[in-house]
Amino acid sequence: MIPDIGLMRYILDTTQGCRHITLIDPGKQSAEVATRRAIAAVESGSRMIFVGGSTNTPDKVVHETCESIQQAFELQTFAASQSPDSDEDTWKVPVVLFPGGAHALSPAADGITFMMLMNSNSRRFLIDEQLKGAPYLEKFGVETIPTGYVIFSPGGKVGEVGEALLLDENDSDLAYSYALTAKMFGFKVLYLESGSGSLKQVSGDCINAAKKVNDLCLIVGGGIRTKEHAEKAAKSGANWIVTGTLTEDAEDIEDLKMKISNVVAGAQN
Ligand code: 1GP
Repeated sequence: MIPDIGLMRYILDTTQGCRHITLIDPGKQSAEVATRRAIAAVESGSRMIFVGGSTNTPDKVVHETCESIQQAFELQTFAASQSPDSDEDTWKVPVVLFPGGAHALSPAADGITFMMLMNSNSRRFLIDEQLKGAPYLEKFGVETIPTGYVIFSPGGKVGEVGEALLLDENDSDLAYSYALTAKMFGFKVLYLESGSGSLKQVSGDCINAAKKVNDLCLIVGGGIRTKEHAEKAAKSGANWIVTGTLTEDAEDIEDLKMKISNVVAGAQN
């Protein structure tokens, strides 16, 4: 659900410290499981849900997941509005597409990270997928969040599929240049990624270098598992941290809640 201040203002708001995003991959779980996990994530302090990840999930599956999560959040908002002890704003958490390409879209999403994979060697991820997706997004009125996407080593599947010229942990000058370029293109958000399931996170030095560029919201993800990882990213300048594998690897909902609460605590430290 879109928060009262609007999606873009909500994302760019810096008064809340470093916030947490739960990434749900609809290609890896049913809409029902995804929804249960999204509810538990919000109860544990997550403040945005990304839907996406896999490269070959069809629209239909993505749409079912977005719709199901949105309906659940609406019900929770209503329930909270009826209870004096609950705050309905807790449930006004946006569901945003984080697409692998123009195939994974849904009108039920509140917005989309409309991305340029800036360090891709492939025209497809620089502009072609965007050309395919833009008319659809226009037609269904999905709000676009102009986002630069830069992949760091080891990069994982997205680095491979996206044909990324990976940055390494010492490439802070290059990270700064990418951030500056992103801002000059008019992107509001820069997503620094080391790959889903990666054993290495984006380095503090590179986050810090990108942070030198004012008025650019930094999302950092890939391999964040612990409170310490989250704290390091936040202290280096991340405005948002993303975790995906953490949720998928959780044994059950209680374990998931504990893991997310931990990274949320690290981010907010
Ligand atoms: C992937 O950055 C995200 O795009 C999340 O990575 O799955 O390693 O948490 P993890």
